[in-house]
Amino acid sequence: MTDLMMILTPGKGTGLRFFPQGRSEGLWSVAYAIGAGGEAKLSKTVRLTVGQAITKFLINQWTERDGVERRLISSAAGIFGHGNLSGIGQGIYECGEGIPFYQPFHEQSMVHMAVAYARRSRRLSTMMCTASIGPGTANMFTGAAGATIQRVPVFLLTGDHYASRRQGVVLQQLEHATNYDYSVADGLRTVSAFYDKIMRPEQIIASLPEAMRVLSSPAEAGAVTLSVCQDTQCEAGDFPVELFEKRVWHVERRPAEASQIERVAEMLASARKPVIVTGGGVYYSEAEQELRAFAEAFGIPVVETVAGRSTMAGESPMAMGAMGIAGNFAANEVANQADLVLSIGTRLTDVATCSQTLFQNPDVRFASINVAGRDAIKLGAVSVLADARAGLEALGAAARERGLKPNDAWRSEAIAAVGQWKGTAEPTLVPEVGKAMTQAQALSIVNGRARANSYVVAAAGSLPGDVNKLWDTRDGKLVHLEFGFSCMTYEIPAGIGLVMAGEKNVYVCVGDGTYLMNPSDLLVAARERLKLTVCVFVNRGYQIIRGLQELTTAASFATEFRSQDNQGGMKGPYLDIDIAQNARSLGATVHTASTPDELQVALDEANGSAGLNVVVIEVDPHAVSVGTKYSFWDIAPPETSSNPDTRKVRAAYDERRAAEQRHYL
Ligand SMILES: Cc1ncc(C[n+]2csc(CCOP(=O)(O)OP(=O)(O)O)c2C)c(N)n1
Ligand SMILES: [Mg+2]
Repeated sequence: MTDLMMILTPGKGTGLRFFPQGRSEGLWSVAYAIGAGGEAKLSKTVRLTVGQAITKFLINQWTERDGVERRLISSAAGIFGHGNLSGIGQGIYECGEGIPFYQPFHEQSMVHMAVAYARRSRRLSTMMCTASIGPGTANMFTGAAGATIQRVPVFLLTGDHYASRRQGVVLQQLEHATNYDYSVADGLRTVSAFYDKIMRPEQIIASLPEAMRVLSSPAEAGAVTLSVCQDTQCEAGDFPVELFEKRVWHVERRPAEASQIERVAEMLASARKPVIVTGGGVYYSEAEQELRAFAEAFGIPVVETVAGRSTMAGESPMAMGAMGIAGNFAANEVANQADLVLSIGTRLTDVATCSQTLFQNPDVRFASINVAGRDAIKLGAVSVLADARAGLEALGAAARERGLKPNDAWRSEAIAAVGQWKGTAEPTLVPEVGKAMTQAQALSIVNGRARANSYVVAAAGSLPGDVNKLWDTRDGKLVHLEFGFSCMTYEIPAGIGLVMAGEKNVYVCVGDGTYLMNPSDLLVAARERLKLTVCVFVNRGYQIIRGLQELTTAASFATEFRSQDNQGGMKGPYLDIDIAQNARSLGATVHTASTPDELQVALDEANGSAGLNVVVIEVDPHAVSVGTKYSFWDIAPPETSSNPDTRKVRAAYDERRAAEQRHYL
């Protein structure tokens, strides 16, 4: 009998046996048995467990953009339990050569770390993260949601219950009433850009390439999750050797379609007050130079979303800084007046659009450049589906062809608005002798002392807003803000992720409430001897939320860190929390500061020291930073209340919403 005849003969008893004992047999193997030239041959196989095979596959995946190759999965992290220790865990141990392994202290933090790493790697490289079945997997949910919301690739490997079910209900199994095959891992379906459940070894041959495609796709990236049944992880299969060969995923720079470029160029040519909104997509595309050149050549002011903050870093007359609910006056003023808004690489959430109240020119029109269709059409934009850099280059060429010239009056108005904003903001940043520092003043000192070529990190509380609004990026100090998910506890692992991605000067800014939620990853930084400075701003509460409560309900409730009074109202004195001692116990060199002088000394010491430094900064609990008239954020106050002040707040909200909120279609 020839090999071919053997292959086409169904396996004895089991028609779909998976390469048993190293031989191809049965229907399934036919695809691998017919060579490219049509000749029949047996594919060479290698016998591995699923855990080993997944790792061996992952370490051979690369991305390539503009001719530069990088590992797609450049490191691994995991917390092991019974659901992943002997399968995936052993696989990483045995087959993970060439990539480092980081041991985190919380599954959620591990994913945050991977997100920051991937963002800094401009989505061309990321980490694999593994967690055990049940609570370990559930803990990854928050990180996964953050990744998918921000369109950032992370690869998650979770444990799952037994595929065979031979051992009965496994520890931590859900036992869903109507979907008995559901596990906790299925919860990740809702927050994953790609999800698959692996119940048989051979499934990974189809699943892994698709997972890599999504992971490396600029338009589709997010959390990519494989939940692998506990028994399947340890099962051996004979996998085709081709599965483990080096594979390079080309990351496209999607070119713009000429006709759409023409339409947008036409819109630009007829606009008197154009504005560019720059988002995270500009950063991922490495389009900063093209953006600046385009804006300066045609005199178009550029306003930055939170994810796009510092894409116009450096001196430029067209850099307006942060727009939106935590934007500055200048950026919001030009956005408010714009008759053409060209948004590039942005999701345009309510944070950017001030809940659709920011663009008030009655004739405003919208255009966009975006790789993702769902973002491209937002605000009814005429959309160019393209990579940010490719789109800007094409639009620049079309605009030059039309002889587009700056509108000098508009250009001057924009420059004047920046001057006006500085004149308002800068005096508020000077500390007053004998008064507690405000957070904004302390932040301004951190900004001044931060090294050139640095990143500041912030994510939740009042700090991301203040960094967004006030961080001076003119001398190239860059910003890494997470305000898509704005997840408390992103900050410290994100700082670690940036250092892992090669950054030397990272300043994490974190509120006391967020620090207390999970400081434990300081241990990772200490153990890995990472150079990282963490500034903890102590204002004794969830003060951003207290402020929002006051604004929307005219009362505050359970948002400060106070002891109980006798009425159970938590209105007693502030709790005495020793954050310095806590940070010291986790391996940090700690500095405390409650005056500008102390803060400067602390930051100089931190800059001069090699390892992990935590600077605990005491600030005025209730001071808020300078605002602008454009900061409407649609948080509805209660429609009825026994408190007359609450009713007044609602009436003012109704009025403003009716006057300013617009549908852009
Ligand atoms: C995980 C998570 N839980 C809850 C929230 C809602 N939230 C946003 S900011 C905040 C308070 C943060 O407190 P802190 O870090 O002290 O910053 P501050 O508001 O005092 O500036 C809360 C509870 C969130 N963003 N993330
Ligand atoms: Mg606080």
